[in-house]
Amino acid sequence: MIIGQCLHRGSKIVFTKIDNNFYLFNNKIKSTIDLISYCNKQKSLSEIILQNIDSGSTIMKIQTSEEFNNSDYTILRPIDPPEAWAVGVTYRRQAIEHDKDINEKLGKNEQLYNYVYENERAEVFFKGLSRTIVGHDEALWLRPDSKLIMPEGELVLVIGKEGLPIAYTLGNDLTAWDIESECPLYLNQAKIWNGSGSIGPYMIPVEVINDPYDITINCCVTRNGKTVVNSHGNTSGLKRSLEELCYYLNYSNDVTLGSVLFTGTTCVIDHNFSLAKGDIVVIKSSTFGNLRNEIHIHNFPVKKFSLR
Ligand code: DO4
Ligand code: MG
Repeated sequence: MIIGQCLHRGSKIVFTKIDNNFYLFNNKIKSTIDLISYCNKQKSLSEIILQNIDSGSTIMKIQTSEEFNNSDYTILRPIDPPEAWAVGVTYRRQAIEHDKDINEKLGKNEQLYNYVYENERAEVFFKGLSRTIVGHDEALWLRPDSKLIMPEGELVLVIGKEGLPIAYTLGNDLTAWDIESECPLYLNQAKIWNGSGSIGPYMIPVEVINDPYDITINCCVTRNGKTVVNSHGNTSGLKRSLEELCYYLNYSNDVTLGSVLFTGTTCVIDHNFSLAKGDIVVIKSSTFGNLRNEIHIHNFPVKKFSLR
């Protein structure tokens, strides 16, 4: 069972695919946030969906997979996240590569990322608002004041009423590594700008996934038709449980229903690699499909203010 949102003749429609059948929700359910607002501890997302299909009144079965793919339905983000959050350094390799790169390039001798990896408190950071996160086949944007922006392929949690994951999707957490590595206080600028992350293509209810700690994720970048990055990892390498990540996310912080949480990059890549305009990034998983984005670059005016 997958759930998503699509655009059809100018209207946003929520859909679900079960086996090879697509069902479109009628306009009582305007977004996937409407849908997940019916879920609670007693009723899972898949139960809500099946209930809607059984009732027959709120849903129409309209076409097969082939018809859907060949028609004028454009896939949108699986959810319009009111808030986007992320957890960092949840995989050992990320801690090792970050520290190594900082120490080599900046001549330091620090273990900042290893500290966060080993420490009891997880590193939760803000990844922005709805405008920060795009969907499948939409443009991802580079900020022009960074010369080294890396893709990060991650498992993403869609957060339900109780602050726990209600569904999973894939995500790409773009990171301006030269800005982040210069000084940790620049983290917000290294992570948050318009179009600095993507999610999709669909979401899958948590109860439908057998084992979230066994998902292989691949991050592939092609430039002028040639593969320039091909990295993969498995969520079995997650240092912390998903509940633990949600615990730190929700600590004294009532995250809005439908927000998303990036769980850390499973696909660590070469720290000398930077995305460039025109690159195609695909975050892949056999469970979740392909999240594909083309890279664009913001045109931002250089310092127009006077210096003091
Ligand atoms: O502080 C670093 C953030 C790292 C991150 O985004 C990740 O591990 O995925
Ligand atoms: Mg990340």
